[in-house]
Amino acid sequence: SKSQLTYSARATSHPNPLARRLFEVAEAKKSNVTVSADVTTTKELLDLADRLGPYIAVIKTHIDILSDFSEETITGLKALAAKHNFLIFEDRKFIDIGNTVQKQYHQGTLRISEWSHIINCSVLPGEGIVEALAQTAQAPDFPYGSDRGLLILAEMTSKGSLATGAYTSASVDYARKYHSFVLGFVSTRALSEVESSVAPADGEDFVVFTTGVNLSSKGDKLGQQYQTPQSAIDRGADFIIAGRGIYAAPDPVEAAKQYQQQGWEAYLARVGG
Ligand code: 6AU
Repeated sequence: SKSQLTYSARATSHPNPLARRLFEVAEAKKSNVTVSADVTTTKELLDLADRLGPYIAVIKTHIDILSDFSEETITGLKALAAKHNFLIFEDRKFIDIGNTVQKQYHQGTLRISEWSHIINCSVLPGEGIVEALAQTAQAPDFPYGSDRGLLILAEMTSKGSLATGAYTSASVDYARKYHSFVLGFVSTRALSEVESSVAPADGEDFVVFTTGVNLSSKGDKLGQQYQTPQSAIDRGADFIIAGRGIYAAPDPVEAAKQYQQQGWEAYLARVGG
């Protein structure tokens, strides 16, 4: 695994342009924080993105929970991503047959391909979902070129998650098979040791996003389970995702700075800085 290397080193050697950009953003901003901005109006979303923008590497959206999604949502998000140098990750969790997910990704009301650099999917439907999303994003007439990538949801943080064992192994298999489009995983740990039937490419470097990160809570009443930034990074997270720990804090800006600092210190300790 490449988790002992600095983001800069990984940016230099990574074959995927979006992964390089992700590492460059992290290094430039000294932040491995993804804020999960799970608010329900465009105003709240754009307001959070603007206030937290300086302290985060990525903003993660659930665009379908907005009550007022419109052109303004897209324009606003894109402008703030440029202003603050962060990437956008729409947490749509595609999970269907290839023909359906292609339309959900690249067409439809939400126009996800147009504004979201990073998307994620479950491999419950099998290899075809990854193949279908890669095919859309790598088509010669796809307008957003190599500026798009996929994370495979290899594990889940909720109590009793069934995303374990053979499911997690298959996640690694398909990531390896479609590594030109798959950036990495949403998982609770690095997966380089997971048994897989596909051999890793030379210099394989999947990016690990770990969610369920919260400094002041162990979980919620609906089965969410939390760990701290430090423990997530010790287990191999490259980017930590925090939602309520940041946006529902009394002062979200202060909270974002705190997660940024703790995430960065844990990263520096891991790479021996
Ligand atoms: O920090 P929270 O608990 O307020 O929010 C966690 C965010 C939510 C979930 O939809 C998402 O992370 N999530 C995911 C993702 C990112 O795919 C996977 C998972 O296993 N658990 C989880 O909470 O927006």
